[in-house]
Amino acid sequence: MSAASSKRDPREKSDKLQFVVALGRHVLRKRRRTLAGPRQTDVCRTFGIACLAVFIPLFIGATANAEDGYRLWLRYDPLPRRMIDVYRARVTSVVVTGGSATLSAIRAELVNGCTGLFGSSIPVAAVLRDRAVIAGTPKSSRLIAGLRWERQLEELGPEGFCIRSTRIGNSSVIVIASRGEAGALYGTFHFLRLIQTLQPIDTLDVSEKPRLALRIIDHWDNLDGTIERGYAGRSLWNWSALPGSPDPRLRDYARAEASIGINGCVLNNVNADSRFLNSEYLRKVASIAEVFRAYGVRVYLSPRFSAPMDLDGLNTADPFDPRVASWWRKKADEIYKLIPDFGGFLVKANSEGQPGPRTYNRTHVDGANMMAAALAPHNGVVIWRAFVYDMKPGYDRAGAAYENLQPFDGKFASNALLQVKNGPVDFQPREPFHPLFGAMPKTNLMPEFQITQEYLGFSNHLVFLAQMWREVLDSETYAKGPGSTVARVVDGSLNGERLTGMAGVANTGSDRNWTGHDFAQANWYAFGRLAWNPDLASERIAGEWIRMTLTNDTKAVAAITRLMLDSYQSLVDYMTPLGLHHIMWGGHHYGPAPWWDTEQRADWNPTYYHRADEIGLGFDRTRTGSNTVSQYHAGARDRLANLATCPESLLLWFHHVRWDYRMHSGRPMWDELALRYQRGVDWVRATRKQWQALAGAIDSERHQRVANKLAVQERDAVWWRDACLLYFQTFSKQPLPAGVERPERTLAEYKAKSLEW
Ligand code: GCV
Repeated sequence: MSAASSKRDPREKSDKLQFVVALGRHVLRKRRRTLAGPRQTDVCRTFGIACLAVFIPLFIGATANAEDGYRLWLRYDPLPRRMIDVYRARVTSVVVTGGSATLSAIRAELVNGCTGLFGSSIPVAAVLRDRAVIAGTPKSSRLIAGLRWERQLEELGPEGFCIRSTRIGNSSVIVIASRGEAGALYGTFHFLRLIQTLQPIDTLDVSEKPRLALRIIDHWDNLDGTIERGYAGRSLWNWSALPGSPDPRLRDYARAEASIGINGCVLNNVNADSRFLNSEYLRKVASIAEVFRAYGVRVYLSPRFSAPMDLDGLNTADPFDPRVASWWRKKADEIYKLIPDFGGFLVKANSEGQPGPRTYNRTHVDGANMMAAALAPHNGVVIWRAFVYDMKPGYDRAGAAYENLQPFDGKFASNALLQVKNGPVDFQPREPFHPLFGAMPKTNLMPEFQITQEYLGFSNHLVFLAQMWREVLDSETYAKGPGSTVARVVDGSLNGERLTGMAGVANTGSDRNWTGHDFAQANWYAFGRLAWNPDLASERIAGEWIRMTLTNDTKAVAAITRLMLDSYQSLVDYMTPLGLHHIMWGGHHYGPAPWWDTEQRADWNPTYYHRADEIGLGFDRTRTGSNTVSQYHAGARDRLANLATCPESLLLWFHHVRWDYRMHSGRPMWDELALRYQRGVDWVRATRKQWQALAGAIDSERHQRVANKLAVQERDAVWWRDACLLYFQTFSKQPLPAGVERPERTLAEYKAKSLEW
């Protein structure tokens, strides 16, 4: 990506630079010969500078540690020869007029992208040429204005775009147009994706617009540079260097986000530090916003609810106290003066020790609406998290968010959204969809997915999360009968929601490859694609990512797609099969500890969730138990509450099931459980072999890195299987069925020390 942040040998760099400068001079000389007069000289100079701007990063990039994963899915390496000829026949130059930061980014992306993919230079042209790619808006481009596409562009909105093959005069051209510059940028990335994935571009007629308005990445980054639940290094925001000299990597980050349609970024942890709102930090935040702006990414912050007390010595943060409301209004004014396009606030209140309105006997709505009122004059939004659960003895944590928030349906301000985790507990490998999705038709609901793998093997395990998110988005809430899927709630089509969005907890950090595991990049990519279109199939997303990131070899693409699609169920198999949940080691959540019962809060202990005893296993959430299954609409509820119709994938989530209960396979539950654990281990082993077989199709650096991670994944899967089965066996008192390997260690050994990452 950016030259400035590539690792390289400085001598090599200066050789290359000299070459590039010479090339630039040569190009200038040549152009001057063909264009005459003072005006053309300017064009020549601009053209020469543009060439240098485009080629320097390319050439220097070539000397970088090429396969370190830094370039993500935006690699732009040359395509197979036969395809280059096909594309070059359609694209010979790039015409992007206008000098804004976004238009410059579009121009650079198109030229870099095409030049890289075609293996030879694609020039910037100042005037219309045959087989040009023209990008921009009717305002920025005379050529686009002349097409008279205003009506269609109006319908697509400022972030939507169309890409069409058309004729202007005698020239055949491809036009990437939008009403807004951000839309033209998204269109540019879409166009390049078509080429990267070898799609035909001869008769293009694409119209796209994002289905969701807010497509946001939540960073749980702390002021000291650490990241809560981050497994890919430290925070990308280097606060001590700001506002003076933002790291060039920030631009690369924003570019990557824009390439998948992300338009917002919450910079700090929801377990918030008030100092993020002081004037010193707001200036630092403004300097990040400045970099992100070119790529259409707005910044948001997580305020601490007690900030008026922490920063300015107020004696209360009660939302009904006029001094408090006025403090937030002034704070919003201060922020927007520095950052006119600031997105808004993301708030974790009265949850896991965070202060909130309930500290003052006010409600969540009281708190949210006070902040919403402060942000409204600036078109900002407040995103209120539904992740709240009280410390009440004897209750079911899975029902807590619903109990706390559902009664407030219809009461939130119009610029407030309620951000609801995908499931009712906490980003477990598998959860049923959150019941709030079916229960708040008059509230702007926004799902929160966790891209970082807190409970899913950190950045050590290969798991493609699009499968998990698809499962949630496709779930039937039955809120308005069949067809009332979570996706339709989320995109606003079911309830006529005005403000829509989707949030993903970031898995990025300072690691050279951004995400720790090279395949974890696919989850970042998938999140963006689903936020753009929550109906996209996981297979399509996987295919795109593989082709752009790893290889275009058809056989390898098919093999890796299969592997990615199977990875999610397999991880569930070796960690939490049949609906088990929250049985991870306390605190760090890596590795198994179903025996864990030492946390002072019952609902932080695995024993609270699995409820193993001599009779059976699982949490009874039906009428004979906590009855939180009643939070779902009848269509879902009746199916889940009935042991015979509950999907086996969620059996132990909703039922306490006898060890000898006959499963669909005809086997007793204990045998089925053990065989699922084994199946998960078998998958990892088979995947390691398959990956070895792909050695020639992928560069050796990334291949080796993934192979190393898969070895860790196998070790962990075996550990999970053995630790869990040995522990549950103390209740089932049954032998392991045939086909399940004997454990490698004793239960005491597994209990003594957590799995290391
Ligand atoms: C940011 C879980 C995680 C916490 C996280 C919390 C949340 O409890 O373990 O690290 O805190 O979710 O989503 O607020």
